Amino acid sequence: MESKSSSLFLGLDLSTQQLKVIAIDDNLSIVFEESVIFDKDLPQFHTQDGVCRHKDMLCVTVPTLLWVTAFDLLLKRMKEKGFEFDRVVSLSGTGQQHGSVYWKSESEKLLKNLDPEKSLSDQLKDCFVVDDSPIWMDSSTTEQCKTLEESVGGAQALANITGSKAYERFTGNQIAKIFQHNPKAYDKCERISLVSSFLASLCYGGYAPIDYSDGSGMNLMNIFTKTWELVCLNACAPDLKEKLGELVSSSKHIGKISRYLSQRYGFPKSCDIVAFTGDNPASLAGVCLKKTDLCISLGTSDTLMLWLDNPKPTTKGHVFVNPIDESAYMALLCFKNGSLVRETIRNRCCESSWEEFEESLRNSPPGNNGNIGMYFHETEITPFAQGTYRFNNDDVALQFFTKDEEIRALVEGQFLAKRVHAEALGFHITEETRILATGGASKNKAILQVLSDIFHAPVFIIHGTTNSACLGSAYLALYGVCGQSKVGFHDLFYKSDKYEMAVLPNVKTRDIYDKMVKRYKLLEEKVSN
Ligand code: XUL
Repeated sequence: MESKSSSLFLGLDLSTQQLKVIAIDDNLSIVFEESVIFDKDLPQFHTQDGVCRHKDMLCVTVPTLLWVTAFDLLLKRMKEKGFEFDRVVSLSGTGQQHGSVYWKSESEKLLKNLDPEKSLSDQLKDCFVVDDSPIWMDSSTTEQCKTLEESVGGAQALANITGSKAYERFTGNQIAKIFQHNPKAYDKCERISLVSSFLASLCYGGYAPIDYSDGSGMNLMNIFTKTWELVCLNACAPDLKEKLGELVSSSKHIGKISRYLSQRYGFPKSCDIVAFTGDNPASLAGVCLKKTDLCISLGTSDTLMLWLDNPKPTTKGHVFVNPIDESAYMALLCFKNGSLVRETIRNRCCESSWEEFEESLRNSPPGNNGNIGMYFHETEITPFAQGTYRFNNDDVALQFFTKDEEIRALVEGQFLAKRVHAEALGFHITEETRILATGGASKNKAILQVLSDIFHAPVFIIHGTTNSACLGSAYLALYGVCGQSKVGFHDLFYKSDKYEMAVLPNVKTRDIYDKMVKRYKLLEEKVSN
C-alpha cells in the first residue's frame, strides 16, 4: 500500500458478480483494491455469473449466505495483503439495486454481539427467513406489479409517487410475492434490507437504514417527500413500515464500526460508517456527474444516467433521489442484456477473443449496411422483450448475419436503444454533452467509438478505474464525515484531470445514425410487448 497520507476511506461494492473494495487516501488517490469473484472464489454456492437462475427463467436469486461468506473472504484477503485497517477513518458502500434480504426476529441482537473469534458466516447462517435473496434480474412478479399499480390508480399514478411504474425487480413487488407465497417466513421476518443496507448492517453490527437513492428503487417510497408511501406499503404486505425501518440521506453518518470488525481486523473504534447506497447512484457519485453529462455504465447490466432538477416521472425509465444532492434527482434506464450478452456473442463468434471482436467492428462499416439486431437473451427491461431479432436494410427479419455483421449489429443495437430511450426521457445532445463511460466494457475503445458515433458526442473514461460505483462509495465515505456541511460534492471531488478523452465522434457517421435511430425505434416497438 503506497500512500503518504495517514487517512483512508473505504468503499465496498456488492455487485452481481463480485464483492470489491477500494481504499482512497485524502488526496483521493486509489491506494488499495481487492475483490472476491463469486463463481470462481466461492464455487460451493453453484452460481453462474454470480446468480442462480431458476427453471422458469423468471426467478433469479442469490443465496444470502454467499454474500456473507464473500465478506469474510474479502476481509481475510485484505488482512493477508497487509491492508492497514487502523488507518480507515470512514467507510461506505454500495450494492446491486433492488435485491432484498429477510432477517429473522432477534437477528439484530446477534449482529450486536458477534464473537470476533468466529467468522460472520458461521454466526449468521441461521439468520435469514428466506435463504435465497431475490435480485434485480428477477422478472417473476408481473401479477404483484398489476396489483400495486391498481392500488394507486394505474402505472402513471404510481410513477408520479415513486418515480417508476411497477417493475418486476423493484423490491416492493418482490416483498409482496414472498408474503403471498411464504407468509410464515414473512411473519418471522423482523427486518428487510436492500443489498446495500444489508452490507452496511454487517459493517455496523446492527440494522442499517435504507438511503433515499436506493430506496427509490422499491416502488414504495415517495420520491418527493422521501418517506414511505403507506398506500404502496399496504398494497404489498402487512406491517411493512416496521420491517423496513427508517430512510436516510445517502451521505448520512449512521454510526461507528462494529466491535466485531474492530476487534477481529483492527479497524479503529472511531471508524465512521456512512449510509450505503445502490450501485447506480454510487456510480453517479464516482464519475461526479454534471448536469450536461450522460453517464453510461457498461457492466452486467448496462445503465444510463442523467441529472434531473425537476423530474416528471413517466412510465418509461426511473427517477431516483440524487445521492450527491438531495434536492435533485437522477434518471436511470436499465438494460438487462449488457456484458453477459456481449461475452456470449464474443465467445460464439470470436473464439472468446476481444481482439477478434474489435477486428470485426473494424471490418464492418458504421450503419452495418442497414442491418439491425436486438439480442435480448434474458427478458429485457428496456424494452420489455425477449429473444434475438435480426433485420436487413428493408426491415425484413433474418435468421442469421455474417460474423462481422453480427458483432456490429450487437454493439450498434445496444447503443441505438440507449439513444432512443434517452431521447424519450427528454435528453438532447448539445455541444456541451460529454458521455462518461464506465464499467468493464469501457476499456474497449472499438466499442466506445460506436457509442460516440451514435450519440455524436465525445466519450470520456475515468482515470484509474472502471469501477465507478465502488469509487463513488469511497467518495461518499469521505463526504459523509468531512464534506457536506461546508462544501458541495463537486467542490470536493470534481477534478478535470480525472477524465480521459477516449474517443471523438466521426462526423461522417452522423446522418447514417440519425436515420438508423428512427428505424430502430419502430423495429423495437414491433418486437416488444
Ligand atoms: C438498476 C438495475 C441494475 C442493478 C445491478 O435498476 O436493476 O443496474 O442495480 O447492477
